[in-house]
Amino acid sequence: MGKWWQEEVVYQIYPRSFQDSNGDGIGDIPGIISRLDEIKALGVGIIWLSPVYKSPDADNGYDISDYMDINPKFGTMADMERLFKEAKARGIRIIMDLVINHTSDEHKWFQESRDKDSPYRDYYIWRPGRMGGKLPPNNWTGFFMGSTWEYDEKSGEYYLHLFDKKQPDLNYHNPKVLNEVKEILRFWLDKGAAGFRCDVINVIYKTSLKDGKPAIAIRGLEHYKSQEGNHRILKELRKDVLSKYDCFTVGETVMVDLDEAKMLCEPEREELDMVFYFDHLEVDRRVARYVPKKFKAKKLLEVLAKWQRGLSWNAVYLENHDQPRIVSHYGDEGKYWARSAKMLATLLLTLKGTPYIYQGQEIGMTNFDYPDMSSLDDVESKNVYKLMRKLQIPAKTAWDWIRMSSRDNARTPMQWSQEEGAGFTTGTPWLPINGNYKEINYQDQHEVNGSVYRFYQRMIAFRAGNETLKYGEFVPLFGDDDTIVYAREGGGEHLVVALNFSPEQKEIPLEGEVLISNTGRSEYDGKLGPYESIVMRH
Ligand code: ISL
Ligand code: CA
Repeated sequence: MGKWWQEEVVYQIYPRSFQDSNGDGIGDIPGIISRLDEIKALGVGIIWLSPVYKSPDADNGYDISDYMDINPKFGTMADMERLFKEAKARGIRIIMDLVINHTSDEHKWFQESRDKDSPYRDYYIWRPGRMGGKLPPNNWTGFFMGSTWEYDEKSGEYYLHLFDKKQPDLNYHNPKVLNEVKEILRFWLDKGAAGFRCDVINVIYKTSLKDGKPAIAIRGLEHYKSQEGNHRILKELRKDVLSKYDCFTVGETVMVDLDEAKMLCEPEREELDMVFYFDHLEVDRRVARYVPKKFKAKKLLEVLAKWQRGLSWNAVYLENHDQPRIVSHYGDEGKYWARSAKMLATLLLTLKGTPYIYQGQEIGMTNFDYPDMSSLDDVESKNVYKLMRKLQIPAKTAWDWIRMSSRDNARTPMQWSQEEGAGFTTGTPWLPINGNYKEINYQDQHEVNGSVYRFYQRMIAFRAGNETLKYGEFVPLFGDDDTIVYAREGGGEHLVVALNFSPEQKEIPLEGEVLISNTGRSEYDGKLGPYESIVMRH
């Protein structure tokens, strides 16, 4: 037995797309409460709630204007308290999204900070421009493309923003900022939060503001990614606040490598408990994930082996609100849709670490089916598209790449049923529902034995009852272009997992007793069918 956050599976909710309760087309907290029984039935023990705080929604809540209040679109603080209570009654813990690299420009700290004489001036990073103010203070470019600096008329200086210009970065050289953050943590922990998913937590401390070295995208990283000051802050938050509660943290750590991750989340470091890394979702991508390259299963195995063996514990995930749907990415949207979704469920739930399931993944939701840019909402997709066109990438190619990688792929409303509005809303959804909701929805799958949903449920229960799957060592055994085989070993048990990422049958000699397969077979004959997965005991 490990800690509770190692035993449990986490379910990520993106509130605006989960369940609308009042017909305004936007998911909300009462909607989440009404679905807690369904979440419980899947077998998860923890919910990660994407931001529900007050926000002008320039980046769907990742731009917070009040950390201690709720976005009225989602409900009230009383609703939030009820959610904690109702979840607890079902044995479900909730972790909150902690977005502290930046606030919204509409946060009162920032509004004050625009005044040069305000005590809040140093809450943010202000600098005069170069060339008499005509050029930004340095050459950095941000995560959402373009300069990381925005000129502010009011004070005649520029402020730093690694993301959108409506997301000014906080200044962690100012100890007051960290004190505010500690108050925010205490506020939510006292309300009942069981921890935090910490947004872009490895870039919060800017060591210097010198020019960045040449880079295709995101220039300046070397001055702020995984800095010593960053580690100091994490240790302090842990020591002064987090260690006083029964909670855990998972860091979202952008462009992180294994050595950095070790520094951020190995237990003796006393910083984070686990991190989200990205390499395993980018084996068929280049240039910040918007340009495709050929998928090779063997490469995926290499990446997995490196991360599975390199850390004593970590987060395991295939989807979130920033990534395309995994069945559209490493699986098949056509003939083998259900089977490939189950194969990917097998992958997720047979790795070592705390598994995270993103809403809709458990029913095999696919990427959006929009015909063009006009249906998109995501600020990143819009900026990237603009940049691609500026770089003379043909419109058709630019659209294909956006369609493949857009964050909106994951953000279309949850497909609950065949009803109009997919059981998500009775109104007009804030983002169009995927046209396949009549074929892919919770209600149908919930009732059908052998559905993707039922398979997730089964795999979760299987993991829960198997110590080797939870804590055993990961041992890579075999990989080629289309298939991978690995073992999980521990406590005298030896499990073998074989996965086929292709629509062709593959010959792979393996021996043992079949425990779970996505095709329902109970004997293995040396041939792994299209998108087939099996878990065997050797
Ligand atoms: O997904 C990404 C990289 O592969 C980026 O789009 C993403 O911006 C990056 O991972 C950081 O994401 C987090 O912080 C952003 C917010 O827009 C994302 O939704 C959040 O998950 C800024 O707060
Ligand atoms: Ca609503």
